[in-house]
This record gives sequence, structure tokens and C-alpha cells, in this order.
Amino acid sequence: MSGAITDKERLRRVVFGAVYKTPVTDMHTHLYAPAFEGLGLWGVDHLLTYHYLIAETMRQTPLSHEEFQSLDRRAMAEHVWKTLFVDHSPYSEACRGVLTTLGRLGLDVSSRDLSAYRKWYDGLTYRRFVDLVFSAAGVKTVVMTNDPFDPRERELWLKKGDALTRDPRFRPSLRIDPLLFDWGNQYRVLRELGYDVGPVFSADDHRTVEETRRFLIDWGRRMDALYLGASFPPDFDYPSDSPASQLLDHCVLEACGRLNVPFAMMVGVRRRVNPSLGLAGDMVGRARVEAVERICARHPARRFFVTMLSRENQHELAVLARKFRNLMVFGCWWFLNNPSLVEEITEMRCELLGTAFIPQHSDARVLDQLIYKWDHSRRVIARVLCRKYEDLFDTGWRMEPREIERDVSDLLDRNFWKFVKGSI
Ligand code: HDL
Ligand code: ZN
Repeated sequence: MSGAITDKERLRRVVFGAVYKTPVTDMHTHLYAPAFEGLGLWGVDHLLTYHYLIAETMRQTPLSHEEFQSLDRRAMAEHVWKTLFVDHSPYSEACRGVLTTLGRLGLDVSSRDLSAYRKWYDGLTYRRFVDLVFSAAGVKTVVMTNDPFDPRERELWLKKGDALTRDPRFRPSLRIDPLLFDWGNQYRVLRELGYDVGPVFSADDHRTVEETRRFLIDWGRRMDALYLGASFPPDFDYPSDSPASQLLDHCVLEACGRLNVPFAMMVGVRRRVNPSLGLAGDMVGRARVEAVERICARHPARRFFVTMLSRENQHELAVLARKFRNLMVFGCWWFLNNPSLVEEITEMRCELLGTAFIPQHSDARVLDQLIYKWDHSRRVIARVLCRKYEDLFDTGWRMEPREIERDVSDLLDRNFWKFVKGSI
């Protein structure tokens, strides 16, 4: 093999080079294209008031959550800055992320000058900042989380339609948690939109089943959604007579078939265990991998992206993916998106699944976060892959750089697109 790598030092350089330069497809974010008129969050005050940082601030501040929530955005940001960055060292992952981002934007992190950081953003537009952040983060495409049950977003889709999908860097997904878990309220949204559904979901109510399928197909097409998705509580069971399970079997997976798109399951979140914290009030719980197993087994023609929130579920999920080729494991979600856990989970997935998984998504809510979430993840993924390729090297196997670049491109980009298209 002519261009084979013959020493570990070069091997490490090739691996780190490939991981750092491969453009990423980020398959799950809460970001919005500029066309979404102000739904997109950006800037240092939004960085500092990310719900992860609010949870951490509430553990150290004398303020009640109500007092904190009564502050305006700037005052909230200043309070987070003082509490987590000045009064205590900011080595938590979410704090460090703010500093990584500011540093990568060229700001002097050692100055600790929040007003200077704010000033840097003056004169920037969101549109211009998108160019800057995507370039700095090495991200080529993000998948949005598009929610037709959010009144603001629904109005934009009805008003602007495919004008919302013209920026190829922002691709839609259709998020349907409210349909699965709040039918009693959300069926009214479908009725307002002209779908003849009833107040209770029953598989025996054929009109409601048909109309719900029509809603999902219409909106999947309206959005040109790459996948349909939802999050699930730890106690989600399948199959069961729950509305969520019935909706999956009779409507959602049918719609995915007609749209020829995967279904993304994000399993293990217990919503609002502390409602006063808002988005920061959600909790993790160990979930039933058997439910994922049974849905993959019962729907072999459907493709499932799956991520689970509990560390305890990761090994069984990776083993399950060895049993079902229609299961694509993705990401180190939310409370798992910390270097120590990303390292443990990614190493295990490499050992069990080779290159056939998607190691990370950012879950970014604030545009600037793409920079740190991918900087931190690339660093860990590169470290793990180095170990794997060095172990391979020790067997006597020799590789060319293009083979490592191929593998990294699969992990950070192509596995997603091949699974969306159904070619793996
Ligand atoms: O349900 C989800 O998509 C989660 O990612 C939540 O949005 C959560 O609040 C989050 O942002 N996690 O990173
Ligand atoms: Zn999310």
C-alpha cells in the first residue's frame, strides 16, 4: 500500500486532522434559519441565559427562581456571569462552552469584560453571524426542530411556506411530541388546520386515524422534513394501548413510510420535574430499551434514529443496534454531552458498532453554541478514534489517510444522509 501510514505519530496527526476538518451535519438542533424572523437566538446574553446555565446558577444564587425570572435578559445574563464565572470558577461544561465560544470568536477571555464581549456583537446581523459561526464551527448543515404546535412557528409556515426551507444550511425536521402526549389539547390545532379529528384518539376511529396521517404527511411535505421525531419519557412502552403507541402504529410510522423518512426517538426525559425552572426543569430517567427493540422489530421497513438520555441505557442501546439495521444510534444527548461521558460512550460504540453510528449532535439552542459544542466534541471523538486506530495499527494493519478520512466523514456526515435516504 503506497501511501500507508507507517508510524503512530503520523497516524495521530491524520486522525486529528480528519476530525477537525471534516464538515459536520448536525442532525438535531433548536436553531432556526434567518427566514424564521427572530426565532433564532444568538449573542452573549443568550449564551449566558442558556437553560443549562440557569439550572447551575439557581444552585449558587440567593435569588429565588421567581426573582431571577423577573429580571430582563441582560440582567439575567449579568447575574449568571457574576454567579458562575466571577464568584465561582466556570469549569462546568456549559460554562466552559461560553468561554470556548468567545475565545474562538477572537475575544480576550482573560479580560472577563462582559461589556466588551457585548460590544463585539454590535453591528452584526443574524444572517452575517450564521456565516461566521458555521465557518468557525466547521458545520455545513444543521437540522432544525420544527414544531407545528408552536403557534409562532405554525404561523410562519402557513405564511411563508417553502421560503423557510431555502437556506440549505438549515434543514427541517417535524417534531410531534404534543401530538403523541397531549392529544386532549392538541387535537384542536389539527381541527383548526382543517383535519377532521376527534377529542380522543382511538385506532377504531378511522376518520381520526386517516386525518391524523393526512396532517403528518401534509406537514412533512410542507416542511420538506428530513425526519419526523419526538422525545419519550423513561416509562414509554411499546406496543401498548397508550395514545402515543397507538398513534405511532396507526399514523406516524405510516406517514414516515409515505414520506420515506426515518422516525427519530429521543428516549428517557422526564419533563418539568421542577416546573419553576422551565426548560431547565427536565430530568433524566432510565428507559425501556425493550420498547425500542419492539418497534424496530415490528416495523422492519421503517428506519429509526434513536438516542437515549440515560447513561445506563447506552450499552444496551449499542448492542440493540447490532440486532437491527433499521436502528441508527445517534448523539450523546443533553446530560450526556459532557467530555467524560462522550468519551466513554463513543469508545463503547466504536468497539460495538465500528463506523456505523452517529457520534454526536449539538442540540444547540443559541447559534454561537455550535462553535463550542463541536469544538469540545471533536476533541473527544478524535482522542477516542486515535486509540482505536492505534490499536488497529498494533495488529499490523496499515491504513492510508484517505481511509481514515472516509471513516470520519461517515461518522460526522454521511451516515446521517445515507440513513435518511435509506441507502444503509
Ligand atoms: O427534547 C429535546 O429536543 C431536548 O434536547 C430539549 O430541547 C432540551 O431542553 C435540550 O435543549 N437539551 O439539550
Ligand atoms: Zn433537543
